[in-house]
Amino acid sequence: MSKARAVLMSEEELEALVNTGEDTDDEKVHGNLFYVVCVADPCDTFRCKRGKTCKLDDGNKPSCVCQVPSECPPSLNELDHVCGTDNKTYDTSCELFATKCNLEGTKKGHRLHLDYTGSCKLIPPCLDPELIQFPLRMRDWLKNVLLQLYEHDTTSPGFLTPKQRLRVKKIFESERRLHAGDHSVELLERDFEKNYHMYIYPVHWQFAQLDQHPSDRYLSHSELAPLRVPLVPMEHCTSLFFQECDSDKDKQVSFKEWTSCFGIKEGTVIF
Ligand SMILES: [Ca+2]
Ligand SMILES: [Ca+2]
Repeated sequence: MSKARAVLMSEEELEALVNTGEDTDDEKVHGNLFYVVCVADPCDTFRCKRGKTCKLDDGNKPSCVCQVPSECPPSLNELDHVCGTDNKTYDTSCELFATKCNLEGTKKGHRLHLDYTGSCKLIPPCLDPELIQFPLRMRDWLKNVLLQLYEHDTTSPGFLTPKQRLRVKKIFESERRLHAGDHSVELLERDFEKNYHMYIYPVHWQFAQLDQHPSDRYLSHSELAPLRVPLVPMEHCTSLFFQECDSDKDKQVSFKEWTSCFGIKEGTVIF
């Protein structure tokens, strides 16, 4: 029953249906007051992208239509709130994507994205020196993410492929020279110069992780979202960094743009 649409009908209604001679294979359960007719709903197995919902047309065929924002399930708590790139707080991401869908074809709709999770807050402007330091800290962070995965992988394998494991092992062994923790900008700068090769793979690896829908060597706004969205409220230079990263302003971050943002020279691609 959970996978089907339950329609409660009174005896008279069911009688009327039967009397019209309509052909029905539906299961009928006889109750005291109601007959319950279970109808397999084609929408149960029909998937729609964010902001859309499945609706049956006159011929009982499922199709995706824009969801009505007010029909989204309400937020359970403040953690469900999201801030849009229009600097407006939406109750849930469902409400944001439904709004975007209803604005389809307009400039406003095209520009509306999920900026970060949580209610909109004042994000201080990113100053030039901060923007310069940002890739430095981000590179270190990407490296640490990969090293943590490596450590998890040694106790319960499956996080990395054998090829990836081998590459990260080398970084892991060299990393021991630079103790984990918060490093000063000067130290990071020196380490980047000295151990440049250790920073290449994490930058390449992160690109490949994000470039999946489709995997075409370009990162769209939504492909960047898993990295950008949780980072924006913590790091106020995130949005500007990724905006600047798209140097030709075609709304996509190419692999070349990505590596140059992180100060990685062009060279062999190692995924
Ligand atoms: Ca892509
Ligand atoms: Ca671009």
